[in-house]
Amino acid sequence: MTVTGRDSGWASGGGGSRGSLAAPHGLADADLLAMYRIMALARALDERMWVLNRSGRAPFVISGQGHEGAQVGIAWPLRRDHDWVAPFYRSIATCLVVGMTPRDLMLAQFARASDPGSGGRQMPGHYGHPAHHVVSVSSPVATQILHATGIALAARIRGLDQVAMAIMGEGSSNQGDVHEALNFAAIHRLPFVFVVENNGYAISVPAERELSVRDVAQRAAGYGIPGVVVDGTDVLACYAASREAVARARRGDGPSLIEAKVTRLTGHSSDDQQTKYRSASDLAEGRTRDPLPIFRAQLRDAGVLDEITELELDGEIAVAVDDATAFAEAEPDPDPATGTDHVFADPLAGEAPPPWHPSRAREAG
Ligand SMILES: Cc1ncc(C[n+]2csc(CCOP(=O)(O)OP(=O)(O)O)c2C)c(N)n1
Ligand SMILES: [Mg+2]
Repeated sequence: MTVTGRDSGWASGGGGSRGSLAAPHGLADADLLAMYRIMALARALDERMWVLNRSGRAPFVISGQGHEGAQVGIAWPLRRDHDWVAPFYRSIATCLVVGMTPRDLMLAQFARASDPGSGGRQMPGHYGHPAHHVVSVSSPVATQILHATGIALAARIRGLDQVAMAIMGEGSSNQGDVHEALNFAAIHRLPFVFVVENNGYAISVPAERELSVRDVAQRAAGYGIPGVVVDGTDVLACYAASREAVARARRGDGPSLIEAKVTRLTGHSSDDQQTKYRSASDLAEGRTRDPLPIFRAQLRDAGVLDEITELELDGEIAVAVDDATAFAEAEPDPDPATGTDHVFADPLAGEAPPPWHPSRAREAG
């Protein structure tokens, strides 16, 4: 079974709309359930990746746990397979919203030949999917903002009404690339949305030692663009901020910056132990800001999610995670003979490839 993104047909459950939660945002109860479902699916996939890592079956995991509410709310207004996303390594829920499947994510995790983003060449957690307009993650942080700005410029030149969104952490937002991209996007009023998922840490460095301002969003003023801070545990506030920014970009009014304050529930990666540099009270406070139980409680209180629906959902997600794991683990690795594919440009048509070209090496056997 393959569970896809937001239009998976998951529209059952709940006691009917009471209008208190969804309606002010122009959403239906089915949308709220679909949003919750992707958050829960992202969490379950992420937890499975850690199990695979700790049991020696996956080399490296970098987690989106704690970021899911912001990711789902912010990606929701994007038009699937039309707009573009340049995500970062924590963007599991974002990728699911725009159409990637659990199988796609696990294929990347296992670096299999059929990984849709890179054919198994990328580092784990560096998702991508050309058909869903997900740009493959670049390991040097913040470079994706330049890719997304370029995509926004291309959309403008081609006369397409596409929006490009770049997403990164607050530590990465200090890179010079961000200044160049925001200045350029603002001058040319590009259809671009810059999202910062601020989890308070860049690996072990706390935000107060990375940033000279309290909020990254304050910096938007320096580019003459709107900058908003949203509570990343409030899915619908994230959705509302993004809907406005995406609409503004699409109608030609230029870029915006959204900063979502989130919590990082895991270490930086599977190679990090955060108890070494975070106090017990800091970690405990972080756990109170887990967006998943917060959104679940909101949906229960509003009568959108009941016990039966939740059980069905949990069962469906467990099946999807098992399916994705088994499927991806059984897929073949890339053929070593293709190791240098996409590294060197193919020789120009009609010209003999230079002696060092990998195609010549292969001919020689
Ligand atoms: C240009 C560059 N410098 C350093 C690194 C190493 N590095 C990888 S992730 C990371 C921390 C990024 O922190 P933040 O942007 O806050 O994102 P978070 O991991 O907290 O979500 C660093 C320093 C890198 N990948 N690229
Ligand atoms: Mg961070």
